[in-house]
Amino acid sequence: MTKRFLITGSYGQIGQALIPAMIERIGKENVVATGRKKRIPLFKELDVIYHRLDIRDHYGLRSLLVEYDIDILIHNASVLSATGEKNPQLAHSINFEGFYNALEASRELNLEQLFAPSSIAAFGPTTPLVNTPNTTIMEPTSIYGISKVYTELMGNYYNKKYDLDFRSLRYPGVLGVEEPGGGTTDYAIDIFYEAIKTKKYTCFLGPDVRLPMMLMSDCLKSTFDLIEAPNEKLKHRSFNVTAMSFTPEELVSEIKKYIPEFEIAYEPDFRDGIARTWPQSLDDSVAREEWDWKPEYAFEDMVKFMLEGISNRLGIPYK
Ligand code: AKB
Repeated sequence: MTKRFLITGSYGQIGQALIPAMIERIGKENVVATGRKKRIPLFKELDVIYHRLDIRDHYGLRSLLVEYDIDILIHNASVLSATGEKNPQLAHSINFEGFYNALEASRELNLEQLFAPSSIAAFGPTTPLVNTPNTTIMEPTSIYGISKVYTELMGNYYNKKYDLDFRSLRYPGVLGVEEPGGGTTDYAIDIFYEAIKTKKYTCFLGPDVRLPMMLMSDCLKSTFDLIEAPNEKLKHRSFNVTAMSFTPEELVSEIKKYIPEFEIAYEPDFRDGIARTWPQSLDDSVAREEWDWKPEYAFEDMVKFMLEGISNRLGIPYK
């Protein structure tokens, strides 16, 4: 039987790709998109059920879950790393209170599953930053990272205490044509837009900052694969997932293979400081073992895919 899903934060970077992919998989009658803003044009086009919902509104969330007889809640609403550092109070309220509401509503209504993403931001400067294991030191220094550790620990607690089927992925930087907002890994998308539009980009990270990344299609694949994995196979609740790691400098030299005149300048800001506390690469063997995780796109193919996708979206050829 097809499950019914409610998604919070659905107009965000991932939501904009997730909602159409879910409609294709399970039909629009089984997808309820929610967000704090008015319905965006994409959701109008998709004719998907959409409700305005502030995730801090416990009653509002609970009512929608009951009204649509939801089986699985995908809780994507979150203030990301860069916005969080500009407004830690907002990040605290959305990320902590919001996640607590999602947890409590899932417990009270006995939902079949709660999926809530974590992030590489859950790690910090005391973590082994190369090939970071699934289980290791987690002492993040950003408010966003701290909220993701809270998400993981509380999800685990509700799993043990109330048997709530909580699942989480530590997303690396996610790369797609959808424009991101408020993250530290956003440079790796902005750079493609600027390379195609103006052939110039000023990077807010230094040239040597290596971060784990994946293409949006792999992000969605990992999300669906984990949500659909048999519960009895899972020994963990939160999983590292990755597809590649690269630095801005390496990305520039790959883009230059297609756009040789592309020029880069570096003006590292506070986001460089955040990124340097995050893993450079992840060990995702636990996800591979427990639910057969395997990414499809590696670095060179990702660059080609991004150039083609963004050039189509902008209507500007890149060659
Ligand atoms: C961010 O940069 O804040 C996010 C993330 C890595 O979770 N993309």
